[in-house]
Amino acid sequence: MISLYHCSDARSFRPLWTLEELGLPYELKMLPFPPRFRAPDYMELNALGTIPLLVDGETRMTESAAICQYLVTRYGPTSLAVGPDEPSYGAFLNALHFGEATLTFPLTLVLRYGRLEKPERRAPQIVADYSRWFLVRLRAFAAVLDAHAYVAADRFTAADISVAYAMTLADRLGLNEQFSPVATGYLRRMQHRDGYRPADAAQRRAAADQAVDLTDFNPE
Ligand SMILES: N[C@@H](CCC(=O)N[C@@H](CS)C(=O)NCC(=O)O)C(=O)O
Repeated sequence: MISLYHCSDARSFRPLWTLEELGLPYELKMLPFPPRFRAPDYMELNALGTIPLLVDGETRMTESAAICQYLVTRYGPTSLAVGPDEPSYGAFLNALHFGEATLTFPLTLVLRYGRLEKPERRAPQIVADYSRWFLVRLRAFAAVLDAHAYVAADRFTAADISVAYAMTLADRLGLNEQFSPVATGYLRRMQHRDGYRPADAAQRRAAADQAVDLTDFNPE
């Protein structure tokens, strides 16, 4: 059985959403955020202390976009993967990794220096600079959405999960007011997907069952 170590609403939501879209059986192991401080035993499983951690037999993975790619290719065939023989293969991989490497990185600085740090360590300049960084890059990329319903291959794929997760985090950080109407419409459509809602329900259920606080990673 696949095990996914997860903190509510954190990047590990990408693999969780993918597992739900694929209808795969999995075990969800909830951790308080950040596990490095609040669940130190977890360091024995993942020396980085980060989530996600996916364990599938001998396979151990800690990168959310790579895990989505792994799941849709290892457990296919599925329309959530774009194969090397399809014209959109490059666009698919690019969007899948853009969602994490380019879009999520600046948001972690906004979250950390705007919400998670103690008031005396907060840094409004960093928050302003990296909010802008995110929005400029999203705007450039969202041009794809002016002409297409999905970020690659004209169908829902793992790349949408990667990008829509980053947009969901930005939404929670209050940056959604600066999204274009097309980007907002895209995000709401993704959040109404069959897999998104069960993934959200699964994390809430698992947090209650495992008595893990849900509020930590949420900025409010
Ligand atoms: N690039 C990695 C980043 C993983 C990561 O940094 N996860 C964050 C939560 S979203 C984390 O575990 N932070 C806690 C820490 O760094 O101690 C991915 O996409 O999975």
